[in-house]
Amino acid sequence: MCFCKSTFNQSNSSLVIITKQLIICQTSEVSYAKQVPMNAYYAVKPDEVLGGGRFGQVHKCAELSSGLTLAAKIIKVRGMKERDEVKNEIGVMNQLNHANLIQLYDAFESRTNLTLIMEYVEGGELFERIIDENYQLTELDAIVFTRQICEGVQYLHQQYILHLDLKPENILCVNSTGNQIKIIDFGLARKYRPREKLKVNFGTPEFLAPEVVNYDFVSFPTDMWSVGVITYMLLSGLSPFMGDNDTETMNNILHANWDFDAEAFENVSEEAKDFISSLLVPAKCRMSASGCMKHSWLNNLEDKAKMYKVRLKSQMRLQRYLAAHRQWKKHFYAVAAANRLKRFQQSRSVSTPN
Ligand code: PIT
Repeated sequence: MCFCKSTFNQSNSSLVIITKQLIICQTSEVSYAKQVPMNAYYAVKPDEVLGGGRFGQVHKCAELSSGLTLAAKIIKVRGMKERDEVKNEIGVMNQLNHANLIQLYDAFESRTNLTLIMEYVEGGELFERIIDENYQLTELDAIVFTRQICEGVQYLHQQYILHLDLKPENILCVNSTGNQIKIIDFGLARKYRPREKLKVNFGTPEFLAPEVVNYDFVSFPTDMWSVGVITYMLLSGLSPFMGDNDTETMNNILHANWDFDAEAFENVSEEAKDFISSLLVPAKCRMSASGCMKHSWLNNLEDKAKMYKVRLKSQMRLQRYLAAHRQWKKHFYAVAAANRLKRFQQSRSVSTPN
């Protein structure tokens, strides 16, 4: 099977397909990355870290032949299971070509690592951008961002792909001046299979749909719940299900224990509240991505440009939320690293005879 290798016009970030060549072969289940040394083609900048997570780190890099700036996600893989998981991510990303989804450019495989070379965007995380004092966040901006998230998710769902990890840190801005966004991280994404369950046992439960918390079937509505939570946060700066601890948060999710905080939603339109109310409901009656695109809140933007000029108060609350979240993330990855070290030491003590 042939896939397109794409390049990007960096000045306006538009995607230009220039050559068609075999870069990644995909059977129905697995994808194969190039088994040649990556550094023959790309120079990874070790000091320029763009992001990180459960997998490792994303670095800025450059294609040697063209000088094009790209992002390299380097994943250490131990064992076939982990390798297949990353190959699943490659397979999923290879099917995607949409302005609101980060694009895969190339992929490499070695004995220890898998590397995904992706499109580079320079704007950073959406929530980091909108807490900047110089950014005047209005409801119209929230509409523009939410519309693009829904467009990306609608495209994914049309390809029968579930993202399953939509959260604010997985929404990036293309640059620091415009309002274009892209969804990243397809590490948990998969082809929809009816009656498949998903066990999620890492990260924060704040964005999990009730069917995930309940270890029930996941499907297209699972992503739409996360869209509801992100929209709620954009407009209010509050995380709708956040409890004092994870158990409390998960209980709030399971019991639909949320409301529109009167003060935080003071200047927010009824249409916006109706949009969120159509998403934070049980899966069978949750609005789809296509339903979102038709919802009145995401339409008639010319009229809304005249009405929604008030600066949202969510900005200040989001500042506090992100400060707390950064602390949490630091702690989470420190504990995860300590656990990995412990497992490594234990495996050595088992396999090394005294
Ligand atoms: C960029 C710029 C940037 C971060 C990224 C890409 C990261 C993307 C990414 C993609 C994934 C993932 C984690 C991070 O699992 O600041 O162009 O698929």
